Amino acid sequence: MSDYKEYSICKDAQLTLKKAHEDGVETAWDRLKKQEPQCGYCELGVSCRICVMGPCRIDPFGEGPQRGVCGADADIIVARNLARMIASGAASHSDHGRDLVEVLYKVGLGKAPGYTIKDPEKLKRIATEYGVPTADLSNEEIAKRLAEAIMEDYGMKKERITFISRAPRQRIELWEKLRVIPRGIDRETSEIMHRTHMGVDNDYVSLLLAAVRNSLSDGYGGSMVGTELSDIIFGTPKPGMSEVNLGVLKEDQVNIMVHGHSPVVSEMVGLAVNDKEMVALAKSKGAAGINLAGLCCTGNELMMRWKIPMAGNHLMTELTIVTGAVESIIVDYQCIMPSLGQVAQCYHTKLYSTSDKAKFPFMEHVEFTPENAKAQAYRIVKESIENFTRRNKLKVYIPVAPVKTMSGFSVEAIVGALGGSLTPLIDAIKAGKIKGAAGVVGCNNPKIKQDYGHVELIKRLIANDILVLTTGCANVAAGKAGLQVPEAKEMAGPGLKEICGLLGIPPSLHVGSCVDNSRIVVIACALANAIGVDIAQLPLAAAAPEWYSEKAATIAFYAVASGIFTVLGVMPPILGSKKVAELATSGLNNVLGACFAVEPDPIKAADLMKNHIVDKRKKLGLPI
Ligand code: XCC
Ligand code: SF4
Repeated sequence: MSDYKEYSICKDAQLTLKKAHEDGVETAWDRLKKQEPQCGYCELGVSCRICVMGPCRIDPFGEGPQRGVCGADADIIVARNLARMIASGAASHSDHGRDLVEVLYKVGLGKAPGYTIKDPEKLKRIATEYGVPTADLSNEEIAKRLAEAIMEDYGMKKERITFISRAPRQRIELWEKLRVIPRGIDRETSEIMHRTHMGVDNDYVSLLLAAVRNSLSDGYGGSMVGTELSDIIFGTPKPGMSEVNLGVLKEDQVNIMVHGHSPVVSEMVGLAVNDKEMVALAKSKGAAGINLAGLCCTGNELMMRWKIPMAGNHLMTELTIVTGAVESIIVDYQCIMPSLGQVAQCYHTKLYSTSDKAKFPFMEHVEFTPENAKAQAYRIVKESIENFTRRNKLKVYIPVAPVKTMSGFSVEAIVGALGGSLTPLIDAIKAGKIKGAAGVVGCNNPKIKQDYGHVELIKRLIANDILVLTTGCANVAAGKAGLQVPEAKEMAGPGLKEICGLLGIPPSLHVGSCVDNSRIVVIACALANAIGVDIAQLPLAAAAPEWYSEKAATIAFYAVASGIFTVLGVMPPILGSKKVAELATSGLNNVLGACFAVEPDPIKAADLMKNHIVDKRKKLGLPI
């Protein structure tokens, strides 16, 4: 009988998957099996259904059709498909960012009860960056004016988005030369949808450069806005401890989960569960208290700021329900499998959707707006508590004990841990104690043994004195493996171990959710600016070992566009065009000073990153 070790390296996943099958629950892994073999044309990126003269496909073996009905060849079709993927990712992050702009604006108008300005210092700092005056103005007035200024970044009044100026001069000059400076956050996404319509842009290089610009409108636009405004409204994260894995669920408490990406809903849920009256209600129903835990990036957002525990990443979301211990899951948007409602049919778990743009089968829709969010949060928390009495104790299975993990490494917190400036980090890099830094980001994908890619990659990097910064679902993998606590320094190389010991930090730092990849960008820009070089000259690298999402593709694109070599653990659908594949994996070096590599083996991926970092050190004249 299967012990499920081929599905996941995590004990909690293996054990709960077994229960899922005993309970007759189907998971993403089962559905992947039923999909196999997956379509080879789509895997290569050579199928097109952009218009209804099609659908068309190109024969990769050169015997069948080489052009679609309109005449598009493999290069055009692959480039168009890839560009649309980038556009969807950029749209997702940027629309999430827009929701924060709306909350900030309504806080300014006094129309968002429950929301406040938790970091007024950052509000003023960002307002100043936007040229919004702050002297003698109330926080609310500054909030309103800043929100209005950011709204212009979303439009077409400006020549360039504001935060792009955070990049080093050399990079900006290169982007200017390539004409890839994003003009408006929405404009670039919209333009990609236009360019990829039949009969518009049919030059694969031109399409890919436009996709680069679109990705930058996410990294330095929508995502960065999402991060910075979340900090202003909900507080800039500080390091602190919490717990991770399915063991964070409590047998004797009401377990409420938040899932998705935007902290706008979950912050209000956090407020409600801490209310004395709600806790008293839970006790009156026989529970010892209320346990709020996270899934995916909404979980990361709340863990960063409130230190709430994290139940799991992408592939754990269905399994969380299978524990039978969850009273409710409150979701916002992105990465919420439409299967969750089906899984919940077998248990007592109630599911709530909260965004007008994200509705799901078998979920109750309780729409949140900045105006009503607080009241709605209290309503669903109350219902969740009442649902505790419907829990079937015989079905409850919490498979493991939780492990400790650390989070909260905002840029401000990292600079704080370093004593107020990046200089100690730069000195450590120059001296070779830290060889370089790597972002390890992204999802789970059932095509890859869950968390294996993340954990093995990070272990190998830190053992080679490379400081790791993680976001998204990679955090959860690293946290569960014990890599994100200060004691993990024992697994690091001697130099990194020494620095982590001095600062009391882990060798793998939880810097936040998927939009918080913008924090990694900010650090890369700040390092480059401090040393006076371009980002592409720095000993940096990035990886998305288990990515699945269009958002991850966009993140990878803006990383490379920023000059950071990026290794993907799953092949993007580009192999159908030799030209596009060649450009992505080497040609871009001559254009952007960085390119992609695809390497599913995490050990080999780590070595590619290490070699890249060593090479950059040599070129800077630093000790190897
Ligand atoms: Fe989604 Fe952000 Fe991917 Fe996880 S990591 S599966 S995008 S939750 Ni960004
Ligand atoms: Fe076929 Fe061209 Fe239409 Fe695509 S755009 S479906 S290749 S005709």
